[in-house]
Amino acid sequence: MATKTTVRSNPSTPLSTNKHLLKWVEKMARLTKPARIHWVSGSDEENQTLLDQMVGAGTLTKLNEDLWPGCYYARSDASDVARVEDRTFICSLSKDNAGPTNNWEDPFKMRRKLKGLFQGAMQGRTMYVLAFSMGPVDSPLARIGVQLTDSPYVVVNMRIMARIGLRVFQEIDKGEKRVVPCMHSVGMPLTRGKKDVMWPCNPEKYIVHFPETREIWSYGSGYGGNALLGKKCFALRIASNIARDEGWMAEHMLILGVEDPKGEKTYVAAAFPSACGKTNFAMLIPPKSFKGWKIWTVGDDIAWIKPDAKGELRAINPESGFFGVAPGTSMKTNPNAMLTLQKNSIFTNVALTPEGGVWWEGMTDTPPAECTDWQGKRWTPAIAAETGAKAAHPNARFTAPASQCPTIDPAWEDPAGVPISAIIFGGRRPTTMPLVFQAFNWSTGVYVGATMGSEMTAAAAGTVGKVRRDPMAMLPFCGYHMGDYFRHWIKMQRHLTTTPRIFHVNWFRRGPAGEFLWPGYSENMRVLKWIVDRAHGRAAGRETPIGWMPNYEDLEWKGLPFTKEQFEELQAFDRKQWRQEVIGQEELFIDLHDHLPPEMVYERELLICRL
Ligand code: TSX
Ligand code: MN
Repeated sequence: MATKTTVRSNPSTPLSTNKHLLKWVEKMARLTKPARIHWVSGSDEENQTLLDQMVGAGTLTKLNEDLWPGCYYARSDASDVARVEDRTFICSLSKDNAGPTNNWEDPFKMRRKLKGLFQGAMQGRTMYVLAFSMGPVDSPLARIGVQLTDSPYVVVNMRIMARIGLRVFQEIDKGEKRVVPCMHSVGMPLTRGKKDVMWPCNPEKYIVHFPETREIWSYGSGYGGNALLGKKCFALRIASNIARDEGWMAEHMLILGVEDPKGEKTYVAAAFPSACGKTNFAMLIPPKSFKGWKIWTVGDDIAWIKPDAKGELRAINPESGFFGVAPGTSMKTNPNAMLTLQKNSIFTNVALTPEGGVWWEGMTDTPPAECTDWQGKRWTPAIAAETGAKAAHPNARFTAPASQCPTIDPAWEDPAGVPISAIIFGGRRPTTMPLVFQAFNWSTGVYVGATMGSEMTAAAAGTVGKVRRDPMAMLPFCGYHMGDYFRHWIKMQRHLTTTPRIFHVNWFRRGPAGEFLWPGYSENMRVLKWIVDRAHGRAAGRETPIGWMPNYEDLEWKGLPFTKEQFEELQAFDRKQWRQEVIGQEELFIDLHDHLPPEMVYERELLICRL
């Protein structure tokens, strides 16, 4: 029987009895001076009230209910469109612990600075008390945070991206799990009747992590990774510290399951730098010729991986939604993402069509005749041709519930996680890197991950042709010294009875005329099948100086005209290019040298010997 739900008469009534939490909320309210406090229950009614309020205030636009049911549209301030890496700080007690790849500030100095910034920062606004669980609430791998925020936009986005509300407060009240406090303000108090703006934020931004006390303080931004503190700040930067101390791994990885026609399921995790199509790969659709094969999606961004009692790695996706880059996403490049974001989703900085729909570059072959661009200006294909104006910001996003993904894995919320048989690293490499190779063993694989990267394509950076190293895709997300992070990876082997096999892939190798040598997308299934077969020890390969590579016959080619000559060009090992590559790999290691584990030095030496 359906039960009648009632709207709470007073959201300022605390939803927790935890003394520490109540005291902290009180203390932070005294500091930031909000007009009211709202304990977020997470109910549908509450969510709808917040959405309606934001529509009333102009922060959100409701999309056409017939075309985009339950969907909303937001435009950010033009200065608040992406993560701010130069304003991101790791405030460990010792600077040495943050390492040369992170910004560091003395934690005492930073606390003083933050106290000043947050002083009265929430005046005239509501302070939301947002309890969230990263990972299924009943999972031993899940971790809990409470975010205090003056942004209702953050609340409705976090409701999609994480488990929030009453059930998490109940978990907190059990008192068994440590809570990570997350302070967030957009930094625009409404003093003396000041009128609010559509997207409040502050030109001065601080994204601050205290790894020892496991705290996050974020000021000045309302956007994505700066403001949805469960994601990059908690699930990667703080969690990487927790994981290192507790013997598990917090990784910037997608998780997918490969099901073969017999029903055997193999899970892999994969780390790629940005702009490699991670979300597309997580939702891959096998080619038609792969009858009976299926790819299941567990997550598209973050994996928390821990050895189980048997010494096998198990992974959960700590998130419950996708915060994906919209431009380039289409029924051709990623039909599963398009079907996921059809309803109950939030779009930020895309374009708005006259019908009350959304559009972005690459969504359809023909653009709409006219629309409102991400800055609220009229946009037409003619204006775009003339001025180069983009309808959607290149970093425009969709926030969509993972449960709506057609390929969401039946076990995606399994509290025990899914078993990981292979780890895949990759990058955008026009030269040098073959389509696929398998590392010889765990430590060689860690070296492959530690040296991975993408070649720059942005002409503006003036560094086209240079490889930007992004170890394990964690460079902006590791909350401690990168050298110690490599050591932790090496040490993980000791907790394992079976280590997952490690692979490197490159969908982006180019020919002499600059053409892509590999069709990519669905055809990546052929590579994935070899990886799965290798992980089960049943596919052939040959030893090369860089690792095991498939022969032409070792890949399934049914349904794709691809000759042995083409494959050999794609897999070619060029000794000269690889000599250049090892020299490039050394560059990052020089920065990290005083924390670099000896295994990385030995692996490099061995690679040079094999070359
Ligand atoms: O996501 C991509 N993947 C992974 C898919 C599962 N992209 C898009 C990257 C930007 C986010 C790719 N782009 C992939 C790929 O495998 N490969 C390429 C490069 C490419 C682009 C266009 C073609 C081929 C390769 N077109 C034709 O072959 C006609
Ligand atoms: Mn990411």
